[in-house]
Amino acid sequence: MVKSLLDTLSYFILSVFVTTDAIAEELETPSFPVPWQMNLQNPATPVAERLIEFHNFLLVIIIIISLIVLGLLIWCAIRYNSKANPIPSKNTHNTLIEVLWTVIPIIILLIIAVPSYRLLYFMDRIEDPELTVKVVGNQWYWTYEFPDYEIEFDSLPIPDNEIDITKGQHRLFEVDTPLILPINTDIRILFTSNDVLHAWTVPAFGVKLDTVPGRINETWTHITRKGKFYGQCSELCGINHSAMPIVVHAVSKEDFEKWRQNQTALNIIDTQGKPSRLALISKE
Ligand SMILES: [Cu+2]
Repeated sequence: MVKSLLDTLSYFILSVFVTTDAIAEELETPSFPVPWQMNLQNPATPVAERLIEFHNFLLVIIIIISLIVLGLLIWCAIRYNSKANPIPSKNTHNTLIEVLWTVIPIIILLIIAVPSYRLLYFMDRIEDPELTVKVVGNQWYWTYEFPDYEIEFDSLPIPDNEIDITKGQHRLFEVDTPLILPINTDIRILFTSNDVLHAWTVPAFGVKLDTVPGRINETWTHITRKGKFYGQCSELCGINHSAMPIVVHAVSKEDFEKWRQNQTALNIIDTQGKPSRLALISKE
């Protein structure tokens, strides 16, 4: 008993120190969940910033409603229990209260709906994108295309036995060929699928959209800082659903240009040591 208590305590103390370290480390690339994380990932796009603001706003409303309901419950339990109130009222209607409990929720819903729809339309699409990326879901990996530059490559997960934790790699989260995107650029993202529904999700970008076979979905992003951003497929898509991670390297516009013009020089090879489809296609 005492031992298990001590174990729990030491684990807790240890985790506090480890967490502090982990957070300090992750601040460089804060797009990864860390132990004991309380809040959403640090936003890296205007959409993610607004989503977090909206989330915080909703949290305030939810807390106020929950406290009022809790207060009413406690008040009823104390004031109207059979001892405190032996002869209950026989009232079945109260017009004022009925109007209030209809009108107040409508007002609350309107207060939520207005910023919600504004955000939905903000997230929807962008005029005059500077770059287009097409994301194609496959069972069970992603294909990325840059239609403007005729670049296309697969992004396959790195198997567990090849993950090197000492290099900061995360199990089930690394891919052989990450998606490279420039920062400070209006990027249109198109989504489709070759087989079943998948969902391309990168929390730090505030992007989560289904890839649907035979149909194109669209959104946009504008990454505001460099970094390595992680995501996962978020639509149950089959047996290896958990093994289709997303890695995006956000680089400067210049680095993106260099990468685009000279992919083979960057030594993009897949986990088997063969040139990836990107490297093969890049030299036309
Ligand atoms: Cu999937």
